[in-house]
Amino acid sequence: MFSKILIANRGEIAVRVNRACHGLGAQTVAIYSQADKDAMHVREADEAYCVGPGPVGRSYLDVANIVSTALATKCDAVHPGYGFLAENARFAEICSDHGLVFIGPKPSVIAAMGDKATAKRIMKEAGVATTPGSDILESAQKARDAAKRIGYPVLLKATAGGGGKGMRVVERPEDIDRAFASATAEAEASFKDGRLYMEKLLLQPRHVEVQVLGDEFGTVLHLGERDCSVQKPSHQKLIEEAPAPNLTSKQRHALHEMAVKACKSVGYTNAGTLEFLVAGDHVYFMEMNTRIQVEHPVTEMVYGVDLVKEQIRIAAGERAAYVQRDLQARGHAIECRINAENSQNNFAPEAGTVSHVEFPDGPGMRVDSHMYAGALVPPYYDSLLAKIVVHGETRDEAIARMELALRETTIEGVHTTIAQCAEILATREFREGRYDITFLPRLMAGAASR
Ligand code: MV4
Repeated sequence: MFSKILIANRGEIAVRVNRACHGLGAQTVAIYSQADKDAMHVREADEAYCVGPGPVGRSYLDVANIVSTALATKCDAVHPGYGFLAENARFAEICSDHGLVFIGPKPSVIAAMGDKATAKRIMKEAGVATTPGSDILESAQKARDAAKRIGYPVLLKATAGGGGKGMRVVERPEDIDRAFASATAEAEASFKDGRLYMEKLLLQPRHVEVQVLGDEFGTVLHLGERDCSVQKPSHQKLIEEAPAPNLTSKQRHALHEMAVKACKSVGYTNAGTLEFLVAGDHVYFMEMNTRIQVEHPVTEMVYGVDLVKEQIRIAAGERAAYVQRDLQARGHAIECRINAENSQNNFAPEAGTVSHVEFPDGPGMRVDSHMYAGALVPPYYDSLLAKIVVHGETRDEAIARMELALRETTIEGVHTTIAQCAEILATREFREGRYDITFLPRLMAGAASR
Protein backbone atom coordinates (compact mmCIF):
# COMPACT_ATOMS: atom_id res chain seq x y z
CA MET A 1 0.00 0.00 0.00
CA PHE A 2 1.03 3.58 -0.57
CA SER A 3 2.34 5.51 2.39
CA LYS A 4 1.30 8.99 1.19
CA ILE A 5 -1.15 10.08 -1.51
CA LEU A 6 -1.59 13.53 -3.04
CA ILE A 7 -5.23 14.37 -3.74
CA ALA A 8 -5.29 16.55 -6.87
CA ASN A 9 -8.80 17.87 -6.39
CA ARG A 10 -11.13 19.88 -4.16
CA GLY A 11 -14.72 19.84 -2.92
CA GLU A 12 -16.71 16.79 -1.97
CA ILE A 13 -14.59 14.35 -3.98
CA ALA A 14 -11.36 15.48 -2.29
CA VAL A 15 -13.06 14.85 1.08
CA ARG A 16 -14.30 11.47 -0.19
CA VAL A 17 -10.85 10.42 -1.47
CA ASN A 18 -9.17 11.62 1.74
CA ARG A 19 -11.47 9.33 3.75
CA ALA A 20 -10.63 6.32 1.53
CA CYS A 21 -6.86 7.00 1.85
CA HIS A 22 -7.09 7.21 5.64
CA GLY A 23 -9.22 4.05 5.67
CA LEU A 24 -6.33 2.25 3.96
CA GLY A 25 -3.76 3.66 6.36
CA ALA A 26 -2.20 6.09 3.86
CA GLN A 27 -1.24 9.66 4.76
CA THR A 28 -2.72 12.42 2.60
CA VAL A 29 -1.53 15.65 1.04
CA ALA A 30 -4.17 18.15 -0.07
CA ILE A 31 -3.60 20.89 -2.59
CA TYR A 32 -5.73 24.00 -2.65
CA SER A 33 -6.19 27.34 -4.32
CA GLN A 34 -6.15 30.63 -2.42
CA ALA A 35 -9.96 30.67 -2.76
CA ASP A 36 -10.13 27.30 -0.93
CA LYS A 37 -7.81 28.04 1.99
CA ASP A 38 -10.51 27.25 4.59
CA ALA A 39 -12.04 24.34 2.64
CA MET A 40 -12.94 21.06 4.33
CA HIS A 41 -10.55 19.01 2.17
CA VAL A 42 -7.69 21.18 3.43
CA ARG A 43 -8.65 20.72 7.07
CA GLU A 44 -9.03 16.96 6.85
CA ALA A 45 -5.82 16.07 5.03
CA ASP A 46 -2.61 15.39 6.95
CA GLU A 47 -0.80 18.14 5.03
CA ALA A 48 -2.04 20.85 2.67
CA TYR A 49 -0.25 23.15 0.24
CA CYS A 50 -1.48 26.14 -1.71
CA VAL A 51 -0.75 25.72 -5.42
CA GLY A 52 -1.99 29.07 -6.70
CA PRO A 53 -4.84 31.55 -7.03
CA GLY A 54 -8.53 30.74 -7.56
CA PRO A 55 -8.75 30.33 -11.33
CA VAL A 56 -8.34 26.62 -12.20
CA GLY A 57 -5.64 27.16 -14.82
CA ARG A 58 -3.39 28.60 -12.11
CA SER A 59 -4.16 26.06 -9.36
CA TYR A 60 -5.99 22.74 -9.84
CA LEU A 61 -4.79 22.44 -13.45
CA ASP A 62 -1.21 23.55 -12.79
CA VAL A 63 0.58 20.27 -13.54
CA ALA A 64 4.09 21.50 -12.68
CA ASN A 65 3.03 22.85 -9.29
CA ILE A 66 1.00 19.77 -8.40
CA VAL A 67 3.72 17.28 -9.40
CA SER A 68 6.36 19.35 -7.56
CA THR A 69 4.19 19.34 -4.45
CA ALA A 70 3.78 15.55 -4.63
CA LEU A 71 7.55 15.09 -4.98
CA ALA A 72 8.50 17.62 -2.30
CA THR A 73 6.15 15.93 0.19
CA LYS A 74 7.43 12.43 -0.71
CA CYS A 75 4.10 11.15 -1.95
CA ASP A 76 4.10 7.83 -3.80
CA ALA A 77 0.76 8.26 -5.61
CA VAL A 78 -1.69 10.85 -6.92
CA HIS A 79 -5.49 10.53 -6.90
CA PRO A 80 -7.03 12.89 -9.46
CA GLY A 81 -10.73 12.57 -8.44
CA TYR A 82 -13.03 13.64 -11.31
CA GLY A 83 -12.81 16.70 -13.56
CA PHE A 84 -9.62 18.80 -13.54
CA LEU A 85 -6.70 16.49 -14.50
CA ALA A 86 -8.53 13.16 -14.07
CA GLU A 87 -8.67 12.34 -17.80
CA ASN A 88 -5.51 14.13 -18.87
CA ALA A 89 -3.25 11.42 -20.33
CA ARG A 90 -0.26 13.77 -20.31
CA PHE A 91 -0.68 14.39 -16.55
CA ALA A 92 -0.87 10.65 -15.90
CA GLU A 93 2.32 10.18 -17.92
CA ILE A 94 4.17 13.02 -16.16
CA CYS A 95 3.24 11.49 -12.80
CA SER A 96 4.69 8.13 -13.78
CA ASP A 97 7.79 9.76 -15.34
CA HIS A 98 8.45 11.19 -11.87
CA GLY A 99 7.89 7.92 -10.02
CA LEU A 100 4.40 8.81 -8.85
CA VAL A 101 1.61 6.25 -9.34
CA PHE A 102 -1.34 7.88 -11.09
CA ILE A 103 -4.46 6.27 -9.57
CA GLY A 104 -6.30 5.51 -12.79
CA PRO A 105 -5.82 3.60 -16.04
CA LYS A 106 -2.73 3.67 -18.27
CA PRO A 107 -2.06 6.98 -20.09
CA SER A 108 -2.47 5.24 -23.48
CA VAL A 109 -5.95 4.03 -22.49
CA ILE A 110 -6.95 7.47 -21.16
CA ALA A 111 -5.84 9.00 -24.48
CA ALA A 112 -7.61 6.40 -26.63
CA MET A 113 -10.91 6.74 -24.74
CA GLY A 114 -10.61 10.53 -24.66
CA ASP A 115 -10.88 10.55 -28.44
CA LYS A 116 -14.54 9.56 -28.92
CA ALA A 117 -14.21 8.40 -32.55
CA THR A 118 -11.22 6.23 -31.60
CA ALA A 119 -13.04 4.85 -28.56
CA LYS A 120 -16.03 3.92 -30.72
CA ARG A 121 -13.85 2.23 -33.33
CA ILE A 122 -12.03 0.20 -30.65
CA MET A 123 -15.32 -0.85 -29.03
CA LYS A 124 -16.85 -1.80 -32.35
CA GLU A 125 -13.81 -3.95 -33.15
CA ALA A 126 -14.23 -5.60 -29.75
CA GLY A 127 -17.77 -6.62 -30.69
CA VAL A 128 -19.61 -3.95 -28.68
CA ALA A 129 -22.80 -2.52 -30.22
CA THR A 130 -22.22 1.08 -31.32
CA THR A 131 -24.64 3.63 -32.79
CA PRO A 132 -24.68 3.50 -36.60
CA GLY A 133 -22.32 6.24 -37.74
CA SER A 134 -19.06 7.30 -39.33
CA ASP A 135 -15.40 7.64 -38.42
CA ILE A 136 -13.73 11.09 -38.57
CA LEU A 137 -15.18 13.25 -41.39
CA GLU A 138 -12.55 15.22 -43.31
CA SER A 139 -14.99 17.56 -45.04
CA ALA A 140 -18.62 18.67 -45.27
CA GLN A 141 -18.86 16.64 -48.48
CA LYS A 142 -17.76 13.49 -46.60
CA ALA A 143 -20.35 14.37 -43.96
CA ARG A 144 -23.05 14.61 -46.60
CA ASP A 145 -22.08 11.21 -48.03
CA ALA A 146 -22.09 9.67 -44.53
CA ALA A 147 -25.50 11.16 -43.70
CA LYS A 148 -26.95 9.75 -46.90
CA ARG A 149 -25.70 6.29 -45.93
CA ILE A 150 -26.77 6.56 -42.26
CA GLY A 151 -30.12 8.25 -42.90
CA TYR A 152 -31.39 11.55 -41.52
CA PRO A 153 -31.68 12.87 -38.86
CA VAL A 154 -28.01 12.61 -37.90
CA LEU A 155 -25.84 14.05 -35.16
CA LEU A 156 -22.42 15.63 -35.75
CA LYS A 157 -20.19 15.10 -32.71
CA ALA A 158 -16.76 16.42 -31.75
CA THR A 159 -14.28 13.58 -31.30
CA ALA A 160 -12.54 15.54 -28.53
CA GLY A 161 -15.94 16.33 -27.01
CA GLY A 162 -18.23 15.01 -24.38
CA GLY A 163 -20.84 17.03 -22.56
CA GLY A 164 -22.51 18.11 -25.78
CA LYS A 165 -19.98 20.74 -26.96
CA GLY A 166 -19.55 20.73 -30.74
CA MET A 167 -22.70 18.64 -31.25
CA ARG A 168 -25.24 19.47 -33.99
CA VAL A 169 -28.44 17.75 -35.08
CA VAL A 170 -28.81 17.78 -38.88
CA GLU A 171 -32.24 17.00 -40.35
CA ARG A 172 -31.66 17.70 -44.07
CA PRO A 173 -28.76 17.59 -46.58
CA GLU A 174 -29.02 21.33 -47.23
CA ASP A 175 -28.15 22.00 -43.54
CA ILE A 176 -24.93 19.94 -43.51
CA ASP A 177 -22.52 22.69 -44.63
CA ARG A 178 -23.57 25.15 -41.96
CA ALA A 179 -23.75 22.57 -39.16
CA PHE A 180 -20.35 21.13 -40.13
CA ALA A 181 -18.74 24.60 -40.09
CA SER A 182 -20.24 25.70 -36.79
CA ALA A 183 -19.61 22.39 -35.00
CA THR A 184 -15.99 22.40 -36.25
CA ALA A 185 -15.51 25.97 -35.01
CA GLU A 186 -17.06 25.22 -31.61
CA ALA A 187 -14.97 22.06 -31.16
CA GLU A 188 -11.82 23.90 -32.26
CA ALA A 189 -12.52 26.71 -29.76
CA SER A 190 -13.43 24.33 -26.90
CA PHE A 191 -10.88 21.54 -27.37
CA LYS A 192 -8.31 22.86 -29.88
CA ASP A 193 -9.45 19.90 -32.01
CA GLY A 194 -12.20 20.54 -34.54
CA ARG A 195 -12.49 16.97 -35.85
CA LEU A 196 -16.04 15.60 -36.12
CA TYR A 197 -17.74 12.25 -36.60
CA MET A 198 -21.38 11.42 -37.22
CA GLU A 199 -24.05 9.21 -35.70
CA LYS A 200 -27.65 8.37 -36.41
CA LEU A 201 -29.74 10.54 -34.06
CA LEU A 202 -31.45 8.34 -31.50
CA LEU A 203 -34.83 9.64 -30.39
CA GLN A 204 -35.68 9.83 -26.67
CA PRO A 205 -32.87 7.52 -25.52
CA ARG A 206 -31.99 6.77 -21.92
CA HIS A 207 -28.46 7.32 -20.62
CA VAL A 208 -27.39 4.11 -18.90
CA GLU A 209 -23.81 3.57 -17.80
CA VAL A 210 -21.92 0.55 -16.48
CA GLN A 211 -19.35 0.73 -13.68
CA VAL A 212 -16.22 -1.38 -14.15
CA LEU A 213 -13.11 -2.17 -12.16
CA GLY A 214 -10.06 -3.80 -13.69
CA ASP A 215 -6.96 -4.90 -11.80
CA GLU A 216 -3.41 -5.22 -13.12
CA PHE A 217 -3.70 -9.02 -13.38
CA GLY A 218 -6.34 -9.01 -16.13
CA THR A 219 -9.44 -9.34 -13.94
CA VAL A 220 -12.30 -7.09 -15.08
CA LEU A 221 -15.43 -6.81 -12.92
CA HIS A 222 -18.65 -4.93 -13.60
CA LEU A 223 -20.68 -3.37 -10.81
CA GLY A 224 -23.93 -3.04 -12.68
CA GLU A 225 -25.48 -0.01 -14.23
CA ARG A 226 -26.81 3.44 -13.35
CA ASP A 227 -29.51 5.43 -15.10
CA CYS A 228 -28.36 9.04 -15.53
CA SER A 229 -31.07 10.27 -17.89
CA VAL A 230 -32.19 13.10 -15.58
CA GLN A 231 -29.98 15.81 -17.08
CA LYS A 232 -30.39 19.54 -17.59
CA PRO A 233 -30.34 21.10 -21.04
CA SER A 234 -26.67 21.88 -20.20
CA HIS A 235 -26.03 18.07 -19.93
CA GLN A 236 -25.47 18.34 -16.16
CA LYS A 237 -26.82 15.28 -14.37
CA LEU A 238 -29.14 16.01 -11.48
CA ILE A 239 -30.47 12.64 -10.27
CA GLU A 240 -28.95 9.20 -10.82
CA GLU A 241 -30.09 5.77 -9.73
CA ALA A 242 -28.96 2.15 -9.61
CA PRO A 243 -30.08 -0.22 -10.94
CA ALA A 244 -31.61 1.39 -14.05
CA PRO A 245 -35.40 1.04 -13.94
CA ASN A 246 -37.29 -0.59 -16.81
CA LEU A 247 -34.49 -2.54 -18.44
CA THR A 248 -35.25 -6.10 -19.48
CA SER A 249 -32.95 -8.65 -17.86
CA LYS A 250 -31.69 -9.39 -21.36
CA GLN A 251 -30.73 -5.72 -21.92
CA ARG A 252 -29.14 -5.52 -18.48
CA HIS A 253 -27.12 -8.66 -19.09
CA ALA A 254 -26.05 -7.42 -22.55
CA LEU A 255 -24.85 -4.11 -21.07
CA HIS A 256 -22.77 -5.82 -18.40
CA GLU A 257 -21.26 -8.35 -20.79
CA MET A 258 -20.38 -5.69 -23.37
CA ALA A 259 -18.73 -3.53 -20.70
CA VAL A 260 -16.52 -6.37 -19.47
CA LYS A 261 -15.64 -7.50 -23.00
CA ALA A 262 -14.75 -3.94 -23.97
CA CYS A 263 -12.48 -3.48 -20.95
CA LYS A 264 -10.70 -6.78 -21.48
CA SER A 265 -10.02 -5.85 -25.09
CA VAL A 266 -8.28 -2.58 -24.14
CA GLY A 267 -6.49 -3.93 -21.05
CA TYR A 268 -8.47 -1.58 -18.86
CA THR A 269 -7.25 -1.08 -15.31
CA ASN A 270 -8.72 0.79 -12.34
CA ALA A 271 -12.26 2.24 -12.16
CA GLY A 272 -14.11 3.25 -15.33
CA THR A 273 -17.56 3.84 -16.74
CA LEU A 274 -18.97 2.87 -20.12
CA GLU A 275 -21.82 5.11 -21.21
CA PHE A 276 -24.59 3.62 -23.34
CA LEU A 277 -27.71 4.99 -24.94
CA VAL A 278 -30.76 2.76 -24.63
CA ALA A 279 -33.35 3.37 -27.35
CA GLY A 280 -36.29 0.99 -27.59
CA ASP A 281 -34.87 -2.53 -27.51
CA HIS A 282 -31.39 -1.43 -28.54
CA VAL A 283 -28.37 -0.55 -26.44
CA TYR A 284 -25.46 1.30 -28.03
CA PHE A 285 -22.03 2.19 -26.61
CA MET A 286 -21.48 5.95 -26.56
CA GLU A 287 -18.34 6.92 -24.59
CA MET A 288 -16.03 5.65 -21.89
CA ASN A 289 -15.01 7.72 -18.87
CA THR A 290 -11.64 6.74 -17.43
CA ARG A 291 -12.19 8.18 -13.94
CA ILE A 292 -14.28 7.76 -10.80
CA GLN A 293 -17.57 9.53 -11.45
CA VAL A 294 -19.63 11.95 -9.39
CA GLU A 295 -22.46 9.41 -9.17
CA HIS A 296 -20.32 6.45 -8.01
CA PRO A 297 -22.03 6.31 -4.56
CA VAL A 298 -25.28 4.82 -5.94
CA THR A 299 -23.25 1.85 -7.16
CA GLU A 300 -21.41 1.64 -3.83
CA MET A 301 -24.70 1.46 -1.94
CA VAL A 302 -26.17 -1.25 -4.14
CA TYR A 303 -23.01 -3.39 -4.25
CA GLY A 304 -21.53 -2.66 -0.81
CA VAL A 305 -18.16 -1.84 -2.40
CA ASP A 306 -15.94 1.18 -1.66
CA LEU A 307 -14.93 2.06 -5.23
CA VAL A 308 -12.33 4.65 -4.24
CA LYS A 309 -10.59 2.22 -1.89
CA GLU A 310 -10.62 -0.33 -4.72
CA GLN A 311 -9.07 2.24 -7.07
CA ILE A 312 -6.25 2.84 -4.61
CA ARG A 313 -5.69 -0.83 -3.82
CA ILE A 314 -5.59 -1.74 -7.52
CA ALA A 315 -3.16 1.11 -8.31
CA ALA A 316 -0.93 -0.18 -5.49
CA GLY A 317 -0.71 -3.47 -7.40
CA GLU A 318 -3.14 -5.51 -5.34
CA ARG A 319 -5.55 -7.99 -6.89
CA ALA A 320 -9.26 -7.16 -7.15
CA ALA A 321 -10.79 -7.98 -3.77
CA TYR A 322 -13.87 -9.58 -5.39
CA VAL A 323 -14.86 -12.15 -7.97
CA GLN A 324 -17.85 -11.40 -10.20
CA ARG A 325 -20.25 -13.88 -8.58
CA ASP A 326 -19.73 -12.24 -5.16
CA LEU A 327 -20.91 -8.92 -6.58
CA GLN A 328 -24.67 -9.05 -6.20
CA ALA A 329 -26.79 -5.92 -6.50
CA ARG A 330 -29.03 -5.47 -3.48
CA GLY A 331 -31.95 -3.04 -3.39
CA HIS A 332 -32.04 0.35 -5.02
CA ALA A 333 -30.09 3.60 -4.61
CA ILE A 334 -30.79 7.17 -5.72
CA GLU A 335 -28.55 10.24 -5.69
CA CYS A 336 -29.68 13.87 -5.79
CA ARG A 337 -27.08 16.50 -6.60
CA ILE A 338 -27.42 19.62 -4.50
CA ASN A 339 -25.84 22.44 -6.50
CA ALA A 340 -25.44 26.10 -5.61
CA GLU A 341 -27.55 27.61 -8.33
CA ASN A 342 -30.51 29.93 -8.63
CA SER A 343 -33.73 28.65 -10.20
CA GLN A 344 -34.92 32.29 -10.41
CA ASN A 345 -31.89 33.09 -12.57
CA ASN A 346 -31.96 30.34 -15.21
CA PHE A 347 -30.16 27.98 -12.78
CA ALA A 348 -26.97 30.01 -12.99
CA PRO A 349 -24.25 28.89 -10.53
CA GLU A 350 -24.18 31.04 -7.42
CA ALA A 351 -21.14 31.87 -5.30
CA GLY A 352 -21.45 32.94 -1.68
CA THR A 353 -21.09 31.83 1.92
CA VAL A 354 -23.11 28.97 3.34
CA SER A 355 -24.34 30.29 6.69
CA HIS A 356 -26.11 27.18 7.93
CA VAL A 357 -26.27 23.50 6.93
CA GLU A 358 -28.25 20.52 8.16
CA PHE A 359 -27.97 17.12 6.52
CA PRO A 360 -30.23 14.09 6.82
CA ASP A 361 -29.14 10.93 8.58
CA GLY A 362 -30.56 7.51 9.36
CA PRO A 363 -30.67 4.01 7.89
CA GLY A 364 -29.93 3.91 4.16
CA MET A 365 -28.82 7.55 3.94
CA ARG A 366 -25.44 8.94 2.95
CA VAL A 367 -24.27 12.49 2.32
CA ASP A 368 -21.05 13.27 0.44
CA SER A 369 -20.32 16.94 1.00
CA HIS A 370 -17.65 19.48 1.86
CA MET A 371 -20.12 21.96 3.33
CA TYR A 372 -20.09 23.34 6.88
CA ALA A 373 -21.53 26.50 8.46
CA GLY A 374 -19.34 29.32 7.17
CA ALA A 375 -18.02 27.47 4.11
CA LEU A 376 -17.26 29.59 1.08
CA VAL A 377 -18.60 28.68 -2.34
CA PRO A 378 -16.06 30.30 -4.68
CA PRO A 379 -17.10 31.39 -8.17
CA TYR A 380 -14.34 29.45 -9.96
CA TYR A 381 -15.44 25.83 -9.64
CA ASP A 382 -18.41 23.60 -10.32
CA SER A 383 -21.41 24.29 -8.13
CA LEU A 384 -21.82 20.86 -6.48
CA LEU A 385 -22.34 21.33 -2.72
CA ALA A 386 -23.55 17.90 -1.67
CA LYS A 387 -24.74 14.55 -2.91
CA ILE A 388 -27.68 13.12 -1.00
CA VAL A 389 -27.69 9.37 -1.54
CA VAL A 390 -30.28 6.90 -0.26
CA HIS A 391 -30.70 3.14 -0.40
CA GLY A 392 -33.88 1.09 -0.03
CA GLU A 393 -34.83 -2.54 -0.48
CA THR A 394 -37.07 -1.43 -3.37
CA ARG A 395 -37.15 1.58 -5.71
CA ASP A 396 -40.32 2.85 -4.01
CA GLU A 397 -38.63 2.70 -0.63
CA ALA A 398 -35.61 4.57 -2.01
CA ILE A 399 -37.86 7.31 -3.45
CA ALA A 400 -39.71 7.68 -0.14
CA ARG A 401 -36.42 7.83 1.72
CA MET A 402 -35.08 10.49 -0.66
CA GLU A 403 -38.20 12.62 -0.17
CA LEU A 404 -37.59 12.46 3.58
CA ALA A 405 -33.88 13.18 3.15
CA LEU A 406 -34.53 16.26 1.00
CA ARG A 407 -37.03 17.58 3.57
CA GLU A 408 -34.38 17.17 6.26
CA THR A 409 -31.73 19.03 4.24
CA THR A 410 -31.18 22.73 4.91
CA ILE A 411 -28.59 24.88 3.16
CA GLU A 412 -28.77 28.61 3.82
CA GLY A 413 -26.77 31.41 2.20
CA VAL A 414 -26.98 30.26 -1.43
CA HIS A 415 -29.85 29.02 -3.57
CA THR A 416 -29.79 25.28 -4.26
CA THR A 417 -31.36 22.52 -6.36
CA ILE A 418 -33.12 20.91 -3.35
CA ALA A 419 -36.61 22.02 -4.43
CA GLN A 420 -35.94 21.07 -8.06
CA CYS A 421 -34.92 17.55 -7.01
CA ALA A 422 -38.09 17.22 -4.91
CA GLU A 423 -40.18 18.38 -7.86
CA ILE A 424 -38.63 15.69 -10.09
CA LEU A 425 -39.23 12.95 -7.51
CA ALA A 426 -42.92 13.93 -7.39
CA THR A 427 -43.50 13.48 -11.13
CA ARG A 428 -45.33 10.46 -12.48
CA GLU A 429 -42.61 9.84 -15.06
CA PHE A 430 -39.93 9.58 -12.38
CA ARG A 431 -42.06 7.52 -10.01
CA GLU A 432 -42.83 5.03 -12.76
CA GLY A 433 -39.21 4.97 -13.89
CA ARG A 434 -40.34 5.94 -17.38
CA TYR A 435 -38.09 8.86 -18.19
CA ASP A 436 -35.49 9.51 -20.86
CA ILE A 437 -33.02 12.31 -21.62
CA THR A 438 -35.86 14.62 -22.78
CA PHE A 439 -37.60 14.46 -19.37
CA LEU A 440 -35.88 17.22 -17.38
CA PRO A 441 -35.63 19.76 -20.24
CA ARG A 442 -39.39 19.28 -20.79
CA LEU A 443 -40.13 19.61 -17.06
CA MET A 444 -38.01 22.79 -16.85
CA ALA A 445 -39.64 24.31 -19.93
CA GLY A 446 -43.05 23.62 -18.38
CA ALA A 447 -42.02 25.13 -15.06
CA ALA A 448 -40.64 28.21 -16.83
CA SER A 449 -43.94 28.76 -18.61
CA ARG A 450 -46.08 28.27 -15.49
C1 MV4 B 1 -26.57 11.14 -28.75
C2 MV4 B 1 -27.94 11.42 -28.62
C3 MV4 B 1 -28.81 10.87 -29.54
N1 MV4 B 1 -28.32 10.10 -30.54
N2 MV4 B 1 -26.14 10.37 -29.77
C4 MV4 B 1 -25.10 14.22 -25.39
C5 MV4 B 1 -23.77 14.39 -24.77
C6 MV4 B 1 -22.85 13.51 -25.50
N3 MV4 B 1 -21.89 12.96 -24.63
C7 MV4 B 1 -23.72 12.52 -26.18
N4 MV4 B 1 -25.04 13.03 -26.18
C8 MV4 B 1 -26.03 12.50 -26.92
N5 MV4 B 1 -25.66 11.66 -27.93
C9 MV4 B 1 -27.01 9.87 -30.64
N6 MV4 B 1 -26.56 9.12 -31.63
C10 MV4 B 1 -28.35 12.24 -27.56
C11 MV4 B 1 -27.39 12.78 -26.72
C12 MV4 B 1 -27.91 13.58 -25.65
C13 MV4 B 1 -27.83 13.14 -24.32
C14 MV4 B 1 -27.21 11.94 -23.98
C15 MV4 B 1 -27.15 11.51 -22.68
C16 MV4 B 1 -27.72 12.28 -21.67
C17 MV4 B 1 -28.33 13.47 -21.97
C18 MV4 B 1 -28.40 13.92 -23.30
C19 MV4 B 1 -29.03 15.11 -23.61
C20 MV4 B 1 -29.09 15.54 -24.91
C21 MV4 B 1 -28.53 14.78 -25.91
